[in-house]
Formats: sequence, C-alpha cells, structure tokens
Amino acid sequence: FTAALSVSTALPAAAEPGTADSPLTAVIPAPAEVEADPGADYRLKPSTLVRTEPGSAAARAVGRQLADTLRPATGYPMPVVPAHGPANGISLLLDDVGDDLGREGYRLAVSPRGVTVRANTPAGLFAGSQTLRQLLPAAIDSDSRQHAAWTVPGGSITDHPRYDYRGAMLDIARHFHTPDEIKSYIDELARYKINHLHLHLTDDQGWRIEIESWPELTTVGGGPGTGVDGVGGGFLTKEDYRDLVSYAADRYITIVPEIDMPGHTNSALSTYAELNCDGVAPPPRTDMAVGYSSLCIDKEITYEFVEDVIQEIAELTPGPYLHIGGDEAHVTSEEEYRTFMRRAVPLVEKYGKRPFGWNEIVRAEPTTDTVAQYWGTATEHAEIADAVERGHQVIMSPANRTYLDMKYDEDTPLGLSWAGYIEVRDAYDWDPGAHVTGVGEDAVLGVEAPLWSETLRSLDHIEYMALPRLTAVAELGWSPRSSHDWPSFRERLAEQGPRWEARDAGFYRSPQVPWA
Ligand code: TNX
Repeated sequence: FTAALSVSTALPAAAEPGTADSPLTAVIPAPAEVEADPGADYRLKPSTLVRTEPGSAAARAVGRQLADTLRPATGYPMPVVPAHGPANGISLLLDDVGDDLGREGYRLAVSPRGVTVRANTPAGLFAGSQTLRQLLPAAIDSDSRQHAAWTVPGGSITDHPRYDYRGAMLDIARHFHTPDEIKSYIDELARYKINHLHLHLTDDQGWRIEIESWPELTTVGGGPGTGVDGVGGGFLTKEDYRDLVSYAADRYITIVPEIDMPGHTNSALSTYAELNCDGVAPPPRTDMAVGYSSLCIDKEITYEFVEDVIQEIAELTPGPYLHIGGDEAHVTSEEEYRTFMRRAVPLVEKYGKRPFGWNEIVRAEPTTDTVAQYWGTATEHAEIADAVERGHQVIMSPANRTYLDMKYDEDTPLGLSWAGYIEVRDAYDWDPGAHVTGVGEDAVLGVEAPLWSETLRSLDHIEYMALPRLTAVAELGWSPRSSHDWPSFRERLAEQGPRWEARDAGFYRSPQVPWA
C-alpha cells in the first residue's frame, strides 16, 4: 500500500512498495480476519471529520487522540464531532459487535466514503484506531507536514486478541528512566496493542518509587549515585506515578507495579539498617551481581515494612495486579522463602490486589489466584507445570525468547547474553500456548517482554533493544495462532522501519528482515 505514497525527501524509504499480500494485512499484530476490497479505498481529505459515538466521553477521547496523531503529517484540521447523520470520514462507534470480539475486539470497514470502527467498548475503538494508523502511509507518523496521498486500503477487518494480557516490562531500578522516557515507551506499546506495562520499581541497585512511610528509600536508596555503575539515580514521586498511570490508562494500558522481594532488596537494606538481621546496613551496590540480598525473614519489622510498601503501592494503583518479584532469592533458604511468601502474598490480597510473582513464587504454594511469570529457558519445567495443575495462571516470558535485554548477536553493543542471543525470528517463532509442557493455552493469561536495564541508560538504548523484537511478542499475544507465519511477519515488519524512522525511534536493522 505504500506504493500510492509520494513522500517528501525526508522519507525516501517509505516510497518503496510494500510486499505484503494485501495492503489491508500489512499490520502488526496481524488482524484475525481481513477481507480486502481493492476498489474501495478511502482517502483522507482536508475536510475529513473524526466522528465519535454520541454521548460517550470515552469514545470522544479515543477520537481526539486519533485526530491528534493524524494532524501533524496531514496538516488537516480533523475536527472531532458527535457521529450524527450518514457516515463519512472516520467514525468510531460503540455497537454490539458480538461477544466473540470481547472487550478489545473491533470491526473496521473501509469504503470510499470513510472508515468506520465499531466495537463493544472504547478499548476496542482504541485498538481499531491503532490498526487504522498502520493502514495509512508511513509518513503519517512524521511530526511535520508531509505530502502524501493519505489512502486507506478498501475492505474490512474483524479483530480481537488471543490473550487478555499482553505486556512489556521496563526495569527502572538498575538505571532510572524518566517519566518522559516511560511515556515514549508507552506510546510505542500502544501502537502494537500491548495493554500492560510492568514497572520493575526496586532492585539491589536502586529504589525508584516514593514510599511516604519509609521516606529514605528514595532519597538514599534511589538518590544520586545509585544504579549500575552509580549513574542511574532518580525516582518517581507518587505524583509522577499517578500521572504515568493515567497516561497509560488513556492508551488502554494498565500499569503493573513490581516491588521485588525478599531478594533484590539491597537498596532497601542499605538504606534502613533495622531491616537487616544483624542490624547493620550493608554498603550500597552498583555492580550487576544478583542473588546476594534478602530481607530478614525472622524479624517482625520486615513485615511492617512489606505491609507499608504494599499498602502504599496498592493505593496508588488502580490496576488489578501487584507484582512482588520473588526471583533469585539465592541467600534465602527454601523454608525462609516459603515463610516469607506466605505472609507477603496475603498482604497483596488484603489491599485488594491480585498477587503476581516470578515463577519461583509457586514454590511457596501461594493462593492459586497468584499469577506466575515464567522466565525460564527450558520447555520442561515440573514446578510450573504442577502449579498449573493446581490452578495457577501463567504469564509467558521465556528469557531466551522474550527478554529484550538479550543481545541480538555477538556484535550487539548493549545488553546481556546469559539466556543466549535473540534474533527477531527467535523472538517470533514460538507458541506461548504450547511452549512449556503442561502449560497449555488455557493456563496462559498472556505474554510479556521484559527489558532489564543493567546496560541501558537512555531512550535510544531502550528503543534499540525493544524494536523490533517487541512487535514479535505483541503479535504472539494478540494474533490468532493460525495466523502465525514468519515469512508474513518479516514482510510486515519491514514496513514498520519507515514508520520508526518517521517518528525518530531507533531500531535494530536485523539482517533477517527485508527492510525497505
Ligand atoms: C535475571 S529475570 C533477573 C534480573 C536480571 C536479568 C537480566 C529475573 C526474574 N531476574 O534480575 O536483571 O536476569 O537479564
């Protein structure tokens, strides 16, 4: 579909024709059903209106966001108005499109008179709007006026997600990333229909979220000189966090906060001496080692601390989940680990949240409502299979597939390689619903791509590691199993390149992808 585009000199790559089968299918994640009608293209005009469901403030807000994203490159005014009268232009309508499409599904129809998105809820309208953005030429992502034929290919799409939970994780503990950088990442997630952002808020090297009852966690534990190599200081105030929650919510993304415990806690232990079994604060750490710290399991103050933190985080978080980590507690004995989790997990529930932990958490046999995040590299894992047998749901984040901090290959300047190199095809070619024996489709709540920040300091670094692999995980989470197809994915991925260029996002030009 990019063939119709005559682009400014700033975007030479976008002038190359796309190679996907049908222009309507050139979308990531792949829509569930597509019916092309080549004679029925719609072209945006200076007079195009964005019409939204009358009486729905949420539909109107989705329409406003869509118009905001279309104005800069088109230069068209794109007024947002209530949808009365015959359809023309872009219409976002709430309608009964059937239970099959659920909360996030939508139908999108393109005819010469306009584009109509119908959905059961505003979340579906938002998802449909993201599809529409990708159906326009790549130059639509530019923040300055471009000369292009703003054509949307004719036909219809019926779409809905495979999994309810499609996530990305950002580690802001090893290096703090600012609210603006996090928002920029949220924008990128939203485009690919990722609907959860897990924030890894605390770790050995830094504590990045204000806790009023333990104020030095941030001023000392997250202050200047903290982070890997001592250059990752900073923290989110409660106001920053609330603002991120609402920025994400506007994009139908739920924040999942993580306070990692009982290991990965050196920043807290070095700030508050009383949390240590011997009452002596260890020195702060800025190296990348893992597994050496633990809260003191036998001290009552530990549970006062844990409860205070969980309470404050739960109060700040409208989303249903609260992640309490639980990974790599190598200096906590198995018995201590169970003792700890048997007190910590109920505290999460006491404050109204659904507990979430890295897969080790199932060793403590917590309530089966606890979601286990699988980060192993094996496809046989008795512990997690047994947990599924007991009724747990699992988030799939196999480290050798979804870890965005793993290097692409031996030459990647950033990242780690303990789980191997992950090229784009490795990130794409696996099935979350059949990856680990005993963890079947029904046990999988969703997928998540974690991005650990030991080696990452800037948004450029984040983008380079996340793009393009993030889109592979997004497609695994959204698109039907039956649409899984590497040759198709790599062609569609190639068309994202000019879009990232148009919006100045850095990405890794994998040799596996036929970039324009
Ligand atoms: C393992 S994955 C960790 C993190 C590191 C990451 C680096 C997990 C639950 N724990 O502490 O940052 O590897 O890839």
